[in-house]
Amino acid sequence: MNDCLFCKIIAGEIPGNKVYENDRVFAFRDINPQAPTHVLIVPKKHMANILECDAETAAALTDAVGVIARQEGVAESGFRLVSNCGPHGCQSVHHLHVHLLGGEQLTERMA
Ligand code: DGP
Repeated sequence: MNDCLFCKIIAGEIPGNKVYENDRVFAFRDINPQAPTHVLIVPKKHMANILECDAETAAALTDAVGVIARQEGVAESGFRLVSNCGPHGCQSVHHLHVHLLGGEQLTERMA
């Protein structure tokens, strides 16, 4: 998609701090990290949010979560996954992404 920030990062048109890539998924560090490990995991195919996600993409994202969690050293200690959707979900970039947060004891909260 022409005007999508994350599509540009995936294409290498905007620098992103890549941590993982395969044929379906791209992952990079959040520009404004909320935890010592804060990785954004996105499908290469543009889709606005989780409501547009097909089963194959969902499986690819889930596989990537495991790979990245182990790679980042948080698989044992634990981590949080968040995917904001729409205005009430405070989604600010309209390309589906999953936040993977960890590397410290996260606080208890609604989600
Ligand atoms: P959300 O609010 O759930 O839509 O999360 C969007 C995230 O994207 C937010 O945590 C900050 C991150 N972000 C925004 N612009 C950039 C960028 O140019 N580079 C990187 N690496 N992350 C970005």
